Amino acid sequence: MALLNILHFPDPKLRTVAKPVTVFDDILKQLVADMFETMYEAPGIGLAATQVDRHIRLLVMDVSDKGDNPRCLINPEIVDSQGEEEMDEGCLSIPGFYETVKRANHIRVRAQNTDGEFFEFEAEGLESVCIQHEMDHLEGKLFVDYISSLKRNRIRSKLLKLKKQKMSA
Ligand code: K1U
Ligand code: ZN
Repeated sequence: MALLNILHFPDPKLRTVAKPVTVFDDILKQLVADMFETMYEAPGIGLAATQVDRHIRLLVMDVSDKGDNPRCLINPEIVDSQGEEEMDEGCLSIPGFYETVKRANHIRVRAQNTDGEFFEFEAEGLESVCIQHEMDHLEGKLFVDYISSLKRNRIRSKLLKLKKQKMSA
């Protein structure tokens, strides 16, 4: 297994729209294993392939308290959504910043597993929010797109400054 490099905002690669997964082979399974390792090590509760510069429709997540409920969604689709809720969100691609985002609180999701088999399930609360956050990544969208451009530009400047400091250290 291997730890993968996580792209940071405002890297333009985070704006790439991911392509559907069509081949369910050992290379895909290895990427899924590496993404889980990267997510748990970060630590985070979710990770989209876009964030590790792989532009395919794949996400991993684990919103359990103990980190013992790994879930991998390939070619995920939200087939039904209900209600609204506001929750503070973080992002491994926007480290150190948290913002409140309004999303559907109850969703029904259809996805494929690493063998290409379809499955459906319902999610609510943090799980629902996390799935929507990760699916946004697959569309090249970030939680900062839901806040004012003033706040977004402040976050951009701070992260670029931190990157410069790290490079000259
Ligand atoms: O997509 C990502 O960048 C991962 C992100 C997912 C997420 C968090 C909160 C709301 C919606 C989506 C994170 O995992 S940020 C880190 C985080 O939330 C966390 C880290 C350690 C323990 C518990 C949570
Ligand atoms: Zn994120």
